[in-house]
Amino acid sequence: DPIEQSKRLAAYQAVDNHVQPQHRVIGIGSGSTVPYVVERIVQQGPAVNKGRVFIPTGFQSKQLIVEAGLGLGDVDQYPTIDVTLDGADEVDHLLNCVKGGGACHLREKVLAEAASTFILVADHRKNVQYLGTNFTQGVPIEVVPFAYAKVLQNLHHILGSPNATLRMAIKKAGPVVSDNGNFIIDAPFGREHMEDPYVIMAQIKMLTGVVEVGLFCKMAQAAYFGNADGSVTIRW
Ligand code: DER
Repeated sequence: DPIEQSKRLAAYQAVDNHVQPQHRVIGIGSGSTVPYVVERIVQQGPAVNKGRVFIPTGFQSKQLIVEAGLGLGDVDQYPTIDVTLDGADEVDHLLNCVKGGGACHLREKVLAEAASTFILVADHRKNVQYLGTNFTQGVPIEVVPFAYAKVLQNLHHILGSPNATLRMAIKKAGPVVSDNGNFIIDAPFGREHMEDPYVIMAQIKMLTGVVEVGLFCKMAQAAYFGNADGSVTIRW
């Protein structure tokens, strides 16, 4: 599958460039690209992985670490992380990104901030000029269930996202519930809001009941995109 191959290419090069033997506390993101990050780290061998601690960004990420036989740690034990590697739903030309397609962006943002180096890995579909180009379902917003209707109302009538919706589960009745027990709202915004995503991110964050917003503004030091032709585009 060319998309899977491009994910693997990006992940392998990112690990080769940014996960060095002296890096001992490593944050692992969520989604379908980070398994290739873990795969490449395992290939660095048991000697270099012995004593390393891997911090997950949710249940899927934790399963990935445990199943790979790597050391598991918590961010409260290791509040300072050497490097965090994570996927993204879209990355613009200034390395702003949309995250939360997998409903994991709260813990992902904690680990992104806690890391000295934060690296994005993705296939070429995520490499865009402006956010909202390919990933059209909207900005993921984690909200406490008690407040979701009010947050939706504010998004519809005040912040300019009339099509914002509560994310419903597919193989479970009712809404998607995050690892933190919260709901997710997907809020599409027009291009005018995505010129500088920081502004809309701050406005959304201020809505009462919002826990975290899936806009990571200029947090990453580099982004690796696997291309269909087997090349890797690196942006920083
Ligand atoms: O939810 C997230 O932020 C994940 O990182 C996710 O969006 C990345 O998805 P993918 O690696 O499966 O494309």
